[in-house]
Amino acid sequence: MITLLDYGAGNVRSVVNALEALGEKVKLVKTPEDILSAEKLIFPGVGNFSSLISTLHEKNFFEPLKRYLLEDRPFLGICLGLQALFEYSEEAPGIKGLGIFKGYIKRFDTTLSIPHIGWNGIKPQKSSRLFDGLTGEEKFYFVHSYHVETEEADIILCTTDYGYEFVSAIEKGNIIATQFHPEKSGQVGLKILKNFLEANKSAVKPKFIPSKTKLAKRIVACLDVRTNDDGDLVVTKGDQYDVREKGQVRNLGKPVELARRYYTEGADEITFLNITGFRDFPLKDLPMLEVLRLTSKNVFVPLTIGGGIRDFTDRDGNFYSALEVASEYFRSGADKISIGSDAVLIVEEYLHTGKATGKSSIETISKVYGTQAVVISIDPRRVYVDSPEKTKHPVIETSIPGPNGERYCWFQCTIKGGREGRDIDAVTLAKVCEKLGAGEILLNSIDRDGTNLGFDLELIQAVKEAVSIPVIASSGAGSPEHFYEVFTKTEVEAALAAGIFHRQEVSIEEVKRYLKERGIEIRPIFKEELL
Ligand code: 1PR
Repeated sequence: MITLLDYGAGNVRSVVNALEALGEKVKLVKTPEDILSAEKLIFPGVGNFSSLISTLHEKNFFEPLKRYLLEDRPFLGICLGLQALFEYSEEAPGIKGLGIFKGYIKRFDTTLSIPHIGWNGIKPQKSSRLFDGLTGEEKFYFVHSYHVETEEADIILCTTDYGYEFVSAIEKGNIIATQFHPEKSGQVGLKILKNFLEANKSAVKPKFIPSKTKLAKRIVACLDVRTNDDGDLVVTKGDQYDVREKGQVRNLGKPVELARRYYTEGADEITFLNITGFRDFPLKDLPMLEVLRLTSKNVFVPLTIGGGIRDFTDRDGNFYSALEVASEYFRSGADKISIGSDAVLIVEEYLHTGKATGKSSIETISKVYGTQAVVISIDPRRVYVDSPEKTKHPVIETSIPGPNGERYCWFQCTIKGGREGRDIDAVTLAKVCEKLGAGEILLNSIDRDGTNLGFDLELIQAVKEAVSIPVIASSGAGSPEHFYEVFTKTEVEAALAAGIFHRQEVSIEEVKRYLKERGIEIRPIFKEELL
C-alpha cells in the first residue's frame, strides 16, 4: 500500500494512475495520522511554494510530515515535493520550508525560456536503486521555474543542465526526491517509480553519463475533438479550421485510442482541443472529461486540454468560474489547460483599462496550479496591408505576399474557433498573457492549418521573440522536414501536428529519426519492454 500526500491543490491523478498501472494500491492522506502510519509516502507537489506550505500547516500535515522525514522513513518527493524539503524558497520570501536539508530554492537565472518545460537528461552523481535498468540516455519530464541550491553535496543524486547545472534529484537514506516528474516521463518514468517501490534493489550507476544534458525539442500530437452529427465524440481535423467535408464532420478516429497510439509511438505530449468548447460548456460536456480520465490511465506523458475554459453562467443562473472548469479538467487527468477565446477577451479588457483584475481565468488558474499549467492557444490569421502605416497593429515585412501583392501583414487573433476576428494581434496577445501568468503559448495559424505547407515561420518568429515563455509551433506540418525547419529557423521549444499523424502520412517515429539524424535533440523512444 502506497500513501499519497495530496495537499489539495495539485493534480495527483497522474501519480495515482502511474502507481495503479504498476499494480499498486494507493491510499490518499486524509488525516495527519495517515502520514505517520504510512509504509511508503509519495509527495507530489504542484503549484506554488507558499500555497503548498500554508496548506500543509492548515491541514496539520506539516509537523507529522517533518517527523516522518526525520525518522528517515521511505519517501519520494516529486517537483515541489522535493523543494519543500529545503529551508526556504525565493518563490515565497519569509516562508519556511520543512528544512530537512540545508539549502534553498532559487529561481532559474538564465536567458533561456522559463519555466524549464520538457524532456531533459540526468547526470547521476552516485549509485542508486533508482537507476536500475537505465542506460543513462533517458530523458525525463521537467516543468519548473525554481531549483534546489544546496551545499550538502552528499545528498545530490543527479544533476541536469539548463543554462547551467542544477540539482535534479536527491537521495539520503530512505528519502528520495526528484525535480522531474516520473509519472509523466513515459516508460522510463514508470521504471523509476518501480525502482523506488522495490527497496531491496541494489544501488547502481548507469553506464553512460552525459557530459552535458540537453533539453529535447518536443513533438506534440494534437487531437481536435468534437461531437459529430451522430452524437459520437470523434477526433476531427480542419482545413483552415473547416472540419466539415461534404457537409459531414470529418471523423479521423476515437480520441482515447488515438491518444494511446501516439503515446506508444513516442509523442512527447498530447493535446486535446475541445473545438466546440466555446458553445458547449465543458462541465456539462461529460464525455470530454471521460476521455481525459480514460486517457490518463495509460498515457504517461503530459496531457493538455483546451476548449471552453472561461467563467460561465448556465440557464438557471448558476455561476461556474473558469478555475472550477480547469479544476475539473485537472482532476480528470489534465496536466495543463489551454485557453483560447477567453484569453483574447481578457487581453482586450486589459488593454482597455490598463489593469490586471486578478480575476481572469489566466490569473486565477496560474495562481493555484502554477504558470506552467496555463497554456494560451492563439488562433491567428494573416491580415495583409500595403504599408505599415495602414494599421495600428505591429506588422512584419513578409516573404509571402498577400493576394494583391501586399508586402506587410499583421496576425489577427480570432475567437470561437476562427469564426470571429478581433482587433488585436497575436504578438501583443502573447506578451500580455505572459504578464498575466501564462506559462506557454500554443501558436496555431488558420492560414496554415491542415494545408501541409509547413509552419508559418514568420508568425512563429515574431511571437517567439516577444515572449520568454516556451512556444509550441502549430499548423501546417506536412513532412519531417517541416519540423527540422521550424526547429532550426526559429527558437521554438516544441512543434505540434495533427493531420499528418491522424492520416498516417508520417509517423512520430519518422519525425524523430529525421531530426536526430540532423543533430536536433529529441527524446529517445523507449518501448514497453523496459518494465
Ligand atoms: O476558444 O478556449 O474554447 O478553445 C477552443 C480551442 O479549439 C482553441 O484552442 C482553438 O485553437 C481550437 N479550435 C477551435 N476550432 C477549431 C477548428 O479547427 N475548427 N482547432 C480549433 C484548432 C488547430 C490545431 C491543429 C493544428 C495542427 N486547430 O489544433 O491541430 O492547426 O493541424 P495540422 O497539423 O493538421 O495542420 P476556446
